[in-house]
Amino acid sequence: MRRRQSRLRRQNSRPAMKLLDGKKGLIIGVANNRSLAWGIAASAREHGAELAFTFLNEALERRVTPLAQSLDSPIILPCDVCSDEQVDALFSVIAEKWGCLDFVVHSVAYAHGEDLANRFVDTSRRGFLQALEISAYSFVSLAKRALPLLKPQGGNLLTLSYYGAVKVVPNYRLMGVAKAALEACVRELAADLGPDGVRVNAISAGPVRTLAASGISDFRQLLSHFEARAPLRRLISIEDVGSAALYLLSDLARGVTGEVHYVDAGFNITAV
Ligand code: 0WE
Repeated sequence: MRRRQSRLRRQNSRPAMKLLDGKKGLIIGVANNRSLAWGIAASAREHGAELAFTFLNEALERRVTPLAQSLDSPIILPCDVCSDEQVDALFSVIAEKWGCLDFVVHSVAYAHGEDLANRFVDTSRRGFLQALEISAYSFVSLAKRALPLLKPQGGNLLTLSYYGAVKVVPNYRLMGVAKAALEACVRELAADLGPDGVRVNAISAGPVRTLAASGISDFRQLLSHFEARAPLRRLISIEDVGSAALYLLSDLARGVTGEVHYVDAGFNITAV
């Protein structure tokens, strides 16, 4: 009895248990150290996960490689999510090197600049299809390839969304439609892959100054409006998103799937 008490005391005085110890995760969508995917990767690594990273092109390879190396990542591979060949190649390398996978983080979106700047009614067919392919279908495509590696031990998929999926946010336009599709894909995948023991969730993050947000008209105004109206009266950091992701990626969230989890200082619950 005394021995048990002292063991408990010893455990309690240690730093918190590592939530992702021994888990392997794939991170798609790091552009730089301000990316939401980077915030998630850093917190996953801090909690013991081994990570693999992808990059879209040579310019991004130069930015992702040092970041991945700083988290001791053994796998850094090219992946254009629009290319079945590249996605197949990515998962065959992961299968070869790791043999299994515990989680995938999808933090990828794109709409043609014109389709965010012009009237929504003027959205082109090509622009519409491209935005939905990159921002929503890519999650389904990754889920399909990841499934054989996730299923044996049960794993999970996480994507990033935004409130523009649900309400009209000025200038978000076509991306709102793409995020609405993405959130519906989260629910469909959760229902489809649940019987395989695979969970699928999204984090809907408040606006953050990232590469994806750079050059967006009135972004400063959007941030100051958000900060003034959000119940917590502050902006969201990539560390805030990383912390919430840690829970969803870990076994703490073993009963959670199909969820769109807001990390937005409460902004979405407010009206006016
Ligand atoms: O999902 C996003 C951004 C996604 C995005 C951004 C761009 C900018 C450059 C997708 N495609 C492009 N294409 C480009 O050519 N966010 C949640 C960040 C964001 O973007 C906004 C926002 C917020 C917030 C656009 C308008 C209004 C608010």
